[in-house]
Amino acid sequence: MTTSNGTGTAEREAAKIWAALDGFRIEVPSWGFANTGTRFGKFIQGGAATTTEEKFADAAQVNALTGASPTIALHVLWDLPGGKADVPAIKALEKKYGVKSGGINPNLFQNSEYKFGSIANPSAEIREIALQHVLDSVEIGKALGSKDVSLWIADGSNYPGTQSIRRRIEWMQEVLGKAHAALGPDQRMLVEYKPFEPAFYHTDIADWGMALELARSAGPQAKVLVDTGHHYQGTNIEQIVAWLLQLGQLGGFHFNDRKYADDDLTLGSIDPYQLFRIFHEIASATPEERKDIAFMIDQSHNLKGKMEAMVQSVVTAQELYAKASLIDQEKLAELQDACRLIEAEECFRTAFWQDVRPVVREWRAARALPVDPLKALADSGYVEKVTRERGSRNTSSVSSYA
Ligand code: LRH
Ligand code: MN
Ligand code: MN
Repeated sequence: MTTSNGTGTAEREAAKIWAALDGFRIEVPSWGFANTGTRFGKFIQGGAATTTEEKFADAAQVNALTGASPTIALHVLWDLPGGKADVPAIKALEKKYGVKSGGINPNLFQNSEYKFGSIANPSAEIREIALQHVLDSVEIGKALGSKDVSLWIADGSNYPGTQSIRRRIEWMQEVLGKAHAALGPDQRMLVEYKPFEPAFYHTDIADWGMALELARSAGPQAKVLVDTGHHYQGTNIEQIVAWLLQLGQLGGFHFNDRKYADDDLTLGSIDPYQLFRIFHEIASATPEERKDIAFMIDQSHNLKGKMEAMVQSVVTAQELYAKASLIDQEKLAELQDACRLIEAEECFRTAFWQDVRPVVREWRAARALPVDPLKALADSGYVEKVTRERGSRNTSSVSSYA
C-alpha cells in the first residue's frame, strides 16, 4: 500500500491490517440463508436454503470465500426442531461441511403459548415451558461444544396497565437464574435487548441497562448481547459498547444495519462509520478484554440475494475492522489527554477514510482466498447451481430439518 507517509508507514499499516484480519472471525446466521422477509411479505428466492443441511452448505461457501466465518448460529426450532435428538445429525453436517455450530438461539417467540410472553409470562406453567426450552438449548449447546446460548426475549405488552412491569422482572430473574445454573463451565448465556417489536408498549428487556442487570442477577457466565439494530434513533451504540467493555459484561454482537428500526440490512450499508466506531472500541480494548467477544451477523435479506448479501457483509466487516486497526491508539490517547481536538479527530477519522482494500486483497491472496469474494461467488456459479437444485422446494418459507 502506498501512502503519502512513505513506505515505512505503509508497511507498518499493512502489518496491522494483516494481524487484524488473521484474528477476525464473524459468525453467520442460519436464518440469513433461508426465505425470511418482512412481516408484510416474503420474496421467495429459488436458491434459498430450506433445510439445515443447505444452511450449512451455504455457510461453508461463505467461509471458503472470505476465510472469516467458520461458525454458523443456529435457531433451535428452525434448525433443530427435534431438539436434542437432532444433535448427531448436526454433528454430521459440521463434519461434512467443515463449519462448526456457533450460538444456539432458543426460540421463545414463535409458538402460540407465548402470546402473552415466555419467561415473563404471568402463567407459571408457560414460564416453566419456556425455562425447559432454554434448558434444552443449553444441553444442545453442551452436546455440540458451542459456547453461547443467545437469548432474545420478545416478551412485553401492547397497552399501558395491562401487565405488571415489576412482577415480570422477578419472573425473568427467576428463570434466567435457573438457566444459568445449568450452564457448563465453558458455556455462556448472552442476553439480547430490543426496545420494541413485537411488543409495542413495553418490552421486558428493552435496553442494555435491563439486559446488564438481568445478566448480573443470573450469574457470572451471563453477558450482554448488543444487536446493532436494536436501538432508538441516535443512540450512541459505541458508548454502550465502551461501558460494557469497562464492566467486563460485553458478550457479543448481532451485526446488521438500519435506517429506521430493526431493519436487518446488511452491515455497514447505511452507516459504515458507526461500525468503525464500534470496532474502534474493540481495538482499543486489551487482548484479554476482547478475547471472548462473539461477532455474529443477524440479518434478513428480503431483496438482495442471500449468498451475495452474506458475503458482502463479511467482506464489509473485514474491511471496517481492518480500518479500525489502523488507528494509532497510543498517539490518540496522548492527543485525547492533551485535548488536541482537531488532531485527535483527524487521527481517528484518517483511519476510516484509508482505502484498506488493496492490502485486504493482498492478505486474501496470501491466505489462498479469492481476492474478490463477491466476484468469485458470481464466477463459481454456486447460486445458479443451488437455485436449480432447490428451486422446486422454494415455494414457501417453511424451514425444516431434513
Ligand atoms: C430479534 C432478533 C433476535 C432473533 C433474530 C432472528 O429481532 O434480532 O436476535 O433471534 O432476530
Ligand atoms: Mn438479534
Ligand atoms: Mn433483531
